[in-house]
Amino acid sequence: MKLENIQKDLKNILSGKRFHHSEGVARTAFHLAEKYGANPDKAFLAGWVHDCAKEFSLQEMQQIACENHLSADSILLSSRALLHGPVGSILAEEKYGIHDEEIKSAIYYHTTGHADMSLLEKIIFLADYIEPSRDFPGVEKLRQLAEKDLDRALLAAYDSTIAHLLDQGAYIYDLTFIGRNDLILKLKEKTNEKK
Ligand code: DGI
Ligand code: FE
Ligand code: FE
Repeated sequence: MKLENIQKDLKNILSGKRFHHSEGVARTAFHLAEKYGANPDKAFLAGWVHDCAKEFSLQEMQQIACENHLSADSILLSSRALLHGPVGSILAEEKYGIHDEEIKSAIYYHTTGHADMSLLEKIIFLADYIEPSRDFPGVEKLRQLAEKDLDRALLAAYDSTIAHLLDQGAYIYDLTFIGRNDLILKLKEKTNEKK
């Protein structure tokens, strides 16, 4: 499907605020991709589509997951916050005809990340966090860091999410910890190499 038609569909299925957020993620991801050497067009498309499943009910998400044989544990299957990424990646392919594995994976993992993230996955994860309409304490600092060091900005985003989840007494999904810990180890390796 052409981007123009994907945008039309998103306009119909997302709230105005979520649509605006998606555009912000697309533009921010395009910029980060140019800066860090990923494919800007892929980043732009992934940014637009990343939250396409966000406003479905849990039941609708579960149905799509089930019909498409999504391999998922019971925690993932019982949370809209966690399930909208994987279901969004199914819809990216089935509804919008996006077959690119890198784009699909960036959509799949945009909420939790995982170990060994690809450049495009990192960019979408971070763009989701810092796009212009995001407004939380510390976001400006994160935007500045994202201009200097992608991995350190990603780690700061993880830390802020995990701190927020702890504060809420929320369940923290395995991949969230795994993604963060993996990043810490990689950053340590990088620092040691420089010594
Ligand atoms: O979809 P967005 O609101 O643009 O952003 P998102 O997909 O990054 O996050 C969606 C929600 O998921 C957000 O409220 C934080 C939450 N979240 C992120 N990691 C975890 C999580 N919730 C739980 N329970 N556990 C996690 O590990
Ligand atoms: Fe999301
Ligand atoms: Fe988002």
